[in-house]
Amino acid sequence: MSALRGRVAGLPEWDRCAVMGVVNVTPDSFSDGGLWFDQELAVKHGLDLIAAGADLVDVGGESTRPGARRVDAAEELRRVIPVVRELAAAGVLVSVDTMRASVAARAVEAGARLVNDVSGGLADPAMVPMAAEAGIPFVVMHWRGQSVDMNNRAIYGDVVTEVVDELRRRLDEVVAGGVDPERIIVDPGLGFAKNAPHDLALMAHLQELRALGRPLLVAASRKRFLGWVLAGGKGDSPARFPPPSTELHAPIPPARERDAATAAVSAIAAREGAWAVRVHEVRPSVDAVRVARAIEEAL
Ligand code: PMM
Repeated sequence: MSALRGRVAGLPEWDRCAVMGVVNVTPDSFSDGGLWFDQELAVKHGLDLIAAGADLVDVGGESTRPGARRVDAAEELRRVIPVVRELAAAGVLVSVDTMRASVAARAVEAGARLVNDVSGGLADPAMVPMAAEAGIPFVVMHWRGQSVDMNNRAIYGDVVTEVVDELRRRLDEVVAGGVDPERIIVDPGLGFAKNAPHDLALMAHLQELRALGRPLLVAASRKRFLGWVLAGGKGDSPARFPPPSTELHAPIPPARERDAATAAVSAIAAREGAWAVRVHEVRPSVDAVRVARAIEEAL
């Protein structure tokens, strides 16, 4: 099965697509901002996600929703480090979601075993050297710039080719910067400088992302493209920004009403050989990846 999903050196090997639960220690994330802002609640939420079947949890202190402004490093550290430390001490496999090398380094000291940088090391020039030096598994996500104006960068001729090419270039740069290729995970960055038809095209071509040769993380949870689909958006819509709302026949459901759609994506991603899915509501995706695994076994 590892041939299907690939292996990440330094992390456990699961016999199915892994499920990463999200712990956003932020007041303003798009789907759960403010819910786990208190540190004790954030730790409890992480433990609850593990009890619900998550294989690892991703702790972040900075929202990357479209339009979000950066928080300063001191505040990000204050939010993230105690939560990472407590969860790691409780035996939880912790990933840290940060674009800052200083935060990643402190999180690794506090017990994090994976660095999830949505900028793939582009936001902070110290990140790749830090990941190389620490020998820590590292997520390289497709990213075209900070969230504050990323929607303006959702311009593609052929989104699949361009995302794959840009990710390949980034992968090469990160390896040239000293990160062990066996420790790298790639991620198409759904919703980051992408509109709904772009995200759907990437989901339709996960094999081209798998062909990059590294384990694939798919983070679709509650994202805009799912709201757009649930309101009637079509997979063959022209990729314009904003997506063509004239095609919609129902109101776009709020983020918290997109968990069944998220689980559907988890099942598809797992069948396509994703290494992990990153989700807010863990249980439905755990069920989805188990079903996908059972179907694989029946092949
Ligand atoms: N999306 C968000 C945050 N972190 N990390 C990775 N690797 N990939 C993503 O697509 C991604 C991410 C968006 O915010 P959320 O925490 O509210 O889902």
